[in-house]
Amino acid sequence: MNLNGKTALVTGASSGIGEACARAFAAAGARLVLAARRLDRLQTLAPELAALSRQPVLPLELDVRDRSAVEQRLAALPEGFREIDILVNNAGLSRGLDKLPAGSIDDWEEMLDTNVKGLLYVTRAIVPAMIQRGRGHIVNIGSIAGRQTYPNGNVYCGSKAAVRAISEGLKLDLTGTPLRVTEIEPGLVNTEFSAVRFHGDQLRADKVYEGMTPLSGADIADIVLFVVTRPQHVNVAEILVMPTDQSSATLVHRRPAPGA
Ligand code: NDP
Ligand code: 8X3
Repeated sequence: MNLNGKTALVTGASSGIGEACARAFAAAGARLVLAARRLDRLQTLAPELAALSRQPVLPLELDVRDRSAVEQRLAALPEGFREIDILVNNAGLSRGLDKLPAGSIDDWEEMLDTNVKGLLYVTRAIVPAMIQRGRGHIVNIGSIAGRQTYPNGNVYCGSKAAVRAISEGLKLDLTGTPLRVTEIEPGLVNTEFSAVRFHGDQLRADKVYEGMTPLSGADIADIVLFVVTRPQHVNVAEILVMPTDQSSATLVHRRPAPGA
């Protein structure tokens, strides 16, 4: 699976699924724009990926919630990085796991601003030029949470249901163009996601994956690489993928700890 000659922009490339997608794309020979807020991480990753891909890699400090920064930075990409062939809208987060009447409005705003509005800002900034060039693939990282609402997931699930609807809507509106749109909907993936959800409580985060084998970022990156390397006439619209130990958003098989 080869991405030689292609340029990919990955949002949220500083950890987890986004970082894994960047690695997989680099191994396939893509030129990369790595976007996230933690520039230090991107600057550490960039030379490693450039060595792997033998292509230039651009670390781009970007908060997808900042509409004018998204517009300005993506309009001002340097020569050699302007023609984005693959956009992976991955930047996203959950905050809290509370009953809706007790939820934190700050947490809600952060999720909706990042997962929904941020994805829209980046899409709006990149897709028109893809249409003009007559080529492009948009991969949105949704979630099982966008299909199956789970207790206390309320606003996070709503944000991912929006990603699902927006992905469908984008494909409808691109009918007649050669552009492709894919939504990937993972179940439990062991990344920094749960630590972020629980505001840094690592012990609580670790319990999410206790006694079961979760997916890794690399598992999702494999799938993303697969969809973007299908022949041009093949558009994989969506993929729901869970660990074998998970059968729905709320049904997870956990083994007791040895000696317990
Ligand atoms: P991580 O927390 O490991 O990664 C999240 C990434 O998003 C980081 O690189 C972070 O970078 C970036 N990010 C967050 N907010 C912003 C922002 N405002 N602007 C730019 N980048 C931002 O979690 P995952 O890798 O698991 O999450 C990636 C995506 O996968 C998310 O959309 C998540 O909802 C989705 N997902 C995760 C699942 C899981 O179980 N882990 C399952 C299903 C979907 P930085 O902080 O440097 O800005
Ligand atoms: C992340 C997976 O089940 O924690 O989207 O919502 S879940």
